[in-house]
Amino acid sequence: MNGARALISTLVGAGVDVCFANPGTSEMHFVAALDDVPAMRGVLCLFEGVATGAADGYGRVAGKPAATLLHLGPGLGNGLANLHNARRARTPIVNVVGDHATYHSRYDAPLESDIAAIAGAVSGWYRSSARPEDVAADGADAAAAAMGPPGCVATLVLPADVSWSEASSGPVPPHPRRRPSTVPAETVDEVAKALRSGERAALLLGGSALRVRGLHAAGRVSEAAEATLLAETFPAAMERGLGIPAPQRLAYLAEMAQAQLEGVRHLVLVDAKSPVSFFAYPDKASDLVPPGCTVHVLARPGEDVPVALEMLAEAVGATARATRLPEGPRPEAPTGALDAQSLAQAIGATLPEAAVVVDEGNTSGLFVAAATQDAPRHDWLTLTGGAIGMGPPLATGAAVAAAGRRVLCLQADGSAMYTFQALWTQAREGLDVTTVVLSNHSYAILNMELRRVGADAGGPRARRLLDLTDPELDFCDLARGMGVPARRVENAEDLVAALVESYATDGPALIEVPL
Ligand SMILES: Cc1ncc(C[n+]2csc(CCOP(=O)(O)OP(=O)(O)O)c2C)c(N)n1
Ligand SMILES: [Mg+2]
Repeated sequence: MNGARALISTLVGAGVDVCFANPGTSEMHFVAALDDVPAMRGVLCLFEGVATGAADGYGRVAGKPAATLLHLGPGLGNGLANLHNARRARTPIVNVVGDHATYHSRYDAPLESDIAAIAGAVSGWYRSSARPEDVAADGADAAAAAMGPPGCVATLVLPADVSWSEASSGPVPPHPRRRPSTVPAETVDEVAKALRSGERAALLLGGSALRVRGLHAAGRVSEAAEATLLAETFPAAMERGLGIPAPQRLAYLAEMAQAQLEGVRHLVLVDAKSPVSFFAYPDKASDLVPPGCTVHVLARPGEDVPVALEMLAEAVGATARATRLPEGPRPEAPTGALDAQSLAQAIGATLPEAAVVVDEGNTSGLFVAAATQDAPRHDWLTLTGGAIGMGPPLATGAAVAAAGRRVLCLQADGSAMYTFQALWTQAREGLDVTTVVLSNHSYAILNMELRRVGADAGGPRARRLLDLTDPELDFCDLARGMGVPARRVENAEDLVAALVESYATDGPALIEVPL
């Protein structure tokens, strides 16, 4: 058995059985070995940013890693932005980067580059496999490191000769799962004391606190202690909908986030970072913690977050169940003109049970979250690292992980164009993804930021860099060209009908919404 086969068998043994790949010559033995280990599903992606974003979407939904297969430094570099988002989401990924044969590196052939430097920006774990007899153990180590907790991008560099040479040892068994560590009782007591002080308090939930078990416990705490329930601005995967406590997400705009936090004297972080402004602006604060507010950390990434929240609920004398829960009704189907409001209402009126929503709707998608709070239970995945071009890849990976559930990709037009070729993979793999393109023909948010950073209003030469007309993009033609059926809607009734039809039809679909 060669190194590639030993590695793939080891990964499958560790539960890593999907590989989002864009291979090259140095990866040919890995590719060939897929026929020897059919339990590993290879999924071809037509750009590395699609492969890495798909691995992120898969990991966020499945709660276990997919593998990638990337081609040396340039392939890894192409995939970097979505690995950055994955790092911020703490998504488990086994990031396999093929490399030249070990003895070939010193010749400085054209594709030679500093893979470690590129990987360093995003990897929580990194190793270059040096010998074929080690590669299986390296794979098991990578899978375990990726899982954490907390999850991370574990980059395993696979030199071509390690891949093609005989691996004497064969596959190795997976490491036992590491358990999250328990939050000390003293930490819980200290937070409980702050919550009982009578001063205004808020819980800021992130990461695993936004799964249903944590949310129920947090809801109980918030009701017992009269503490505001907030969620981080860009959650990796939040469960929401009917019957699930609904924290208010901290706003993207610093001044709105400051308004949400105003008067809070105790801010309790639960698997979340202390709030900061997304960008710096001249004469505005970077740190959004209000003056006089004490920040408490209940639980950190890698700790048992739901249990910490349950201990806290106990400590503040919470009742057995949260009662302030979304209970409907969901919005009525809208009629008339298409705008950000009717778009949100259409989605709120139709979202199917157990959907996975990938939200890269940016400015035009602003009202959708509120309009879906009373929809049936669903998952909500967001742009954790702010690196746009996440939507179509994330939706692709999420759909591979969530077979049988509908994925709704809310997709702003500018961001769509970074990684739109993910639609080809959706068509080829028959994935149940509905992509709704929000066509405002603009980098709208940058038109707003232009003013907010204090640059002047922008003349025609500046505006030309933020405008997506001349020529206008035709997303329906683009989608059809990749095998995805598409239609442009002209009013809210059309949009509702198109959504309902796509949810009832197997495979991908695209709906273009002019705004
Ligand atoms: C990788 C990356 N490149 C560039 C940017 C800068 N950027 C932020 S928003 C944006 C345009 C977004 O336009 P669109 O997706 O159409 O959303 P809209 O603002 O129109 O709602 C750009 C280019 C970024 N955030 N990430
Ligand atoms: Mg736009």
